[in-house]
Amino acid sequence: MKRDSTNTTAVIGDVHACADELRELLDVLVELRAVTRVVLTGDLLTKGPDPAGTVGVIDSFAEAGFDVTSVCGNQDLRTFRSLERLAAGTPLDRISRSDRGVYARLVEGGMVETAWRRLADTISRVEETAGHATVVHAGIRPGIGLANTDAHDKIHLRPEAGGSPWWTEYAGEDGLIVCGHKPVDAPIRSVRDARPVAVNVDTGCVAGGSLTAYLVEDDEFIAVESRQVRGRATGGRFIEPTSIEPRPVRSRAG
Ligand SMILES: [Mn+2]
Repeated sequence: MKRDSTNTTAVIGDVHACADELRELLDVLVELRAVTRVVLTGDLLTKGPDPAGTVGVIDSFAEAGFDVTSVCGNQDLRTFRSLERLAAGTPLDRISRSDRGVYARLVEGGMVETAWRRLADTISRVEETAGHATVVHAGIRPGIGLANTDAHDKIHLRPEAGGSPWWTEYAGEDGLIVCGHKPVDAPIRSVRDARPVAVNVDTGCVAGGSLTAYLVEDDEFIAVESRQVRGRATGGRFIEPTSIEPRPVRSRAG
């Protein structure tokens, strides 16, 4: 099928240092859909096996002419601050165990400077446009909308105890919003009046799920299997999201 040349934007869920899966997914996106613009949902370098490789993959795709950026995840913010503190002379044992591990692997891979630049760019982007969608790491507060949700919430938001995720209450007033941050078994696609209004594309790659891309213009999902669990086959495949209809419970103030 001939594809419109504008159908080229993908949003990829939380990478968490799964460099091999990111490389494979980017290759698949280029091959299957000629993607040229990629927005990552953030949380790039923590938890997973290969933070140095991850910044390397992102930079090599950027250098090859792809428009690759990431919005700021809560863990990107923390890791960047740790790198800043280390550069300012803070001893390693004063840094969180998680960021010590990231730092050690970056040093080993000779990627500290590259990671610093990538994270500096990432933390400057609380939200990012991807085609007709807006990408944030964690979500928005549906009751007050995108513009009034503060940056801290866009980066850190979690449901209150016993509460529902933000997308169950969002009716699409601010257009299509795509997030990561909360791992789900299958991507969430929330539909209102027959059009998608919210997507969560974080399918928990680092925990053995998959790394998923949402093709914004095509409204499709492509995933590669995690290599964090042995025995999984690799290779990109189209997958079906969990489709829901939001039930807004709060009306907008003013
Ligand atoms: Mn997160």
